[in-house]
Amino acid sequence: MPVSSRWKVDLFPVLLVGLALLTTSLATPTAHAAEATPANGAVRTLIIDTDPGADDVIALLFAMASPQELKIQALTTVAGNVPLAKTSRNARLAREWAKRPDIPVYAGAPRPLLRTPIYAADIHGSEGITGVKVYEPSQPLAEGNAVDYLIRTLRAAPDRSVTLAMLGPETNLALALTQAPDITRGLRELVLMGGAHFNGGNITPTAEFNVFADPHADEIVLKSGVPITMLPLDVTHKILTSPERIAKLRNIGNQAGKTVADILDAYVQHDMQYYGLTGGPVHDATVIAYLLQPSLFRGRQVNVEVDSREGVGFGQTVTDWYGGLKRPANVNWISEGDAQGFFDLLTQRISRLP
Ligand SMILES: [Ca+2]
Repeated sequence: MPVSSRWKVDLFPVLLVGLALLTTSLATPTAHAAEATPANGAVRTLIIDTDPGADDVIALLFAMASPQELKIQALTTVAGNVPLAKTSRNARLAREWAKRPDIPVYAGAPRPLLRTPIYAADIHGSEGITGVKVYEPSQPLAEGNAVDYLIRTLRAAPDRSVTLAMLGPETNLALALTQAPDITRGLRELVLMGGAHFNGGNITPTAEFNVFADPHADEIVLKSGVPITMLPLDVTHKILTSPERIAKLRNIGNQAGKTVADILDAYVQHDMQYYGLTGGPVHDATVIAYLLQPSLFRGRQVNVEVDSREGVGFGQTVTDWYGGLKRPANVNWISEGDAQGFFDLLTQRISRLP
């Protein structure tokens, strides 16, 4: 992949600039609580940053089946659940399955900012999607790097007009923000799957995978001043599959319903066993449900910081639920969700696909 060699050369100077910015212009978070929830029915201009990933693929199909509400400009990919070449291929597969050739896919960062790369093939399989056959899709990647795409697009966008859904490690946006801090102007909101507080972690006792995979990136994003909604494990572990919910998807009778059911049947096994749950979470798809129907969710405006120091708390989101630190709220932290409402909406939207 041509982008890989480019990043190997360019990454270190970018990091130095990023670290310098961290201590200056990005250090003042501001909250925009009133802006965090969209009016129902409004069309959102959306970019989806993703590391597919079994649950990412379901989230992408869910989003691409909802063109009335979500005007998807592009998918941008990042290394995460599996290496970048595979996350990029899997995003292109989701696009092919949804029959949305109009949506470009840009590949981004092949590794985290500073930490050693980690992957999650034990959960998502070595190809990054469980339960279905993967192959090379017919449509290629778009020319150019995802980070350049984000900078170019957000600079050209009207003020506070673009929502970014983030379903993986936040490396791409962190790189864009450090290279071009002015792009916050074009961002309306970040809606991201990541973090854990009441639930505990899924990759360490305290850390959730997306944040743990690049805590330094999360640190930059949390301090960006852009309105942020986070869907952490606290809520995703309350929205669980059941045999009936998966059967409803399968019984739609279309290919997409079968694909989602096949992915879930394989994907939920690990989590059900590991956590002793009755079903499995579909983490990233909750981001899309939130964008489509925020009334399904409940949360609180809180201050969130990430622990990026080496040690047992590495990658933990420190969530000041009770406001004891008296620091400004920077995140709309979602803690509750309507599980049946989520699966009804997912099933309804997947039924619109081929
Ligand atoms: Ca993901």
